[in-house]
Amino acid sequence: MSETVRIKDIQVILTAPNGIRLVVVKVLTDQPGLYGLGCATFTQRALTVASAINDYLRPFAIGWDVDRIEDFYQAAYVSSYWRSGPVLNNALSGVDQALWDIKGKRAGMPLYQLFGGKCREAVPVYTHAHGHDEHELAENAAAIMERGFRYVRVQMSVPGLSTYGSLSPVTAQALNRNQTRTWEPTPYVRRVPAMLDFLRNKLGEDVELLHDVHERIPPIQGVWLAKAVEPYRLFFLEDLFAPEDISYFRMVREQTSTPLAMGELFVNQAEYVPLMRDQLIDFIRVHISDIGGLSMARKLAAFGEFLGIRTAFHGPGDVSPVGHAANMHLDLAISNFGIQELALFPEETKAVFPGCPEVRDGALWANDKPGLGIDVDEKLAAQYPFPEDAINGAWPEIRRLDGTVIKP
Ligand code: GCO
Ligand code: MG
Repeated sequence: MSETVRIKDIQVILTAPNGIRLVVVKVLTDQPGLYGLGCATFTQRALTVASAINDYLRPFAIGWDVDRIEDFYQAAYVSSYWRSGPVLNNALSGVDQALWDIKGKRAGMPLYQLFGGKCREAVPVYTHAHGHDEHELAENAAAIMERGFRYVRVQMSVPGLSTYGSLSPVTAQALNRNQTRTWEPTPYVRRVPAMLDFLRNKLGEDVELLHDVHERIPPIQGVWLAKAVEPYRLFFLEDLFAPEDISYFRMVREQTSTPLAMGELFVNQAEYVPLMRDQLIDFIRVHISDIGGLSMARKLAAFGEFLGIRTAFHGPGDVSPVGHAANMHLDLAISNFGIQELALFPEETKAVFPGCPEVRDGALWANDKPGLGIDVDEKLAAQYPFPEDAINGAWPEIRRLDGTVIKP
């Protein structure tokens, strides 16, 4: 029996390549040279996650047997008594993913092997097309398809309104965050079916199109929209409702077969249960670090398998490449894999994280290094400090024309 290896220290790496605040946890062990990495990225409250780790989880974890991942999860989860939520779950995820990374390294196997081995050679992904009108959007989508992607998320501007996902990430990032952003649901809702009609005529029936409503419209307009887009055969329609309005899913389910994806905003595994138990959604959009890490994500995926529900783990630019690697290892090893979101890695981000999963032919490919198979260049990471901004990455409000604040 190999001797017990214990957690010796936990470090938080805050880095913002490409201007996106990322939180990566490094768990050091008492075996020289053996450490693990985990993603704890909650970009709008990154400093709070760092404190939750440095001030609470680190002292709690030091001395822990690295083999006891589930035991650590259960103990750490209730160590705050009031538990769950994005801050505590991200902190917990950073350590949880790092412990899985360490277990893979100790076993000398890529993590997907410990999860049961490959169910597929690589992980098909969708990435993001945007446009200020249907022509530009169709052009961007066609260019993505040219590069071998079979799944494309399509988001289009509504003139004069701050429309989610319709700008390139760089443009969106550069927008002066202090500008009041305005939104009206009805012009958007009226535009989406026409957008999809145009895209289907331009791009054909084979490409899998996805669309993210981003919780931006009154629920009853979501019911209308889900029915109106049914003829265009979306792969899924995402965040049709806010987490606070999930009771509307039952109403939609009885009226249309448009596939529904939900969950990136869920921060307690219990939020998924009613939607999954009653098969009211088709894809779980788990932001793995918001749900506490790989240990919890594996359970949610397994629960979904019994109910015909597939995975569609969250994979935007504000998941670190360590988090994308964690997504990929679990994606490879589950039978009810649906699709993986991937905001393509900018070159400078890839440089900070050697071993970043390869993107080829519209899929993510794992290397065969043990554990997560990814590392962090801490010197280079330090060259990308968090941007200076008065609200530290929080999102300023979006308002209706009458000034009402809406969900972003
Ligand atoms: C998606 C998400 C993201 C979130 C972002 C929040 O589907 O990828 O909606 O774009 O808005 O991750 O920080
Ligand atoms: Mg989304």
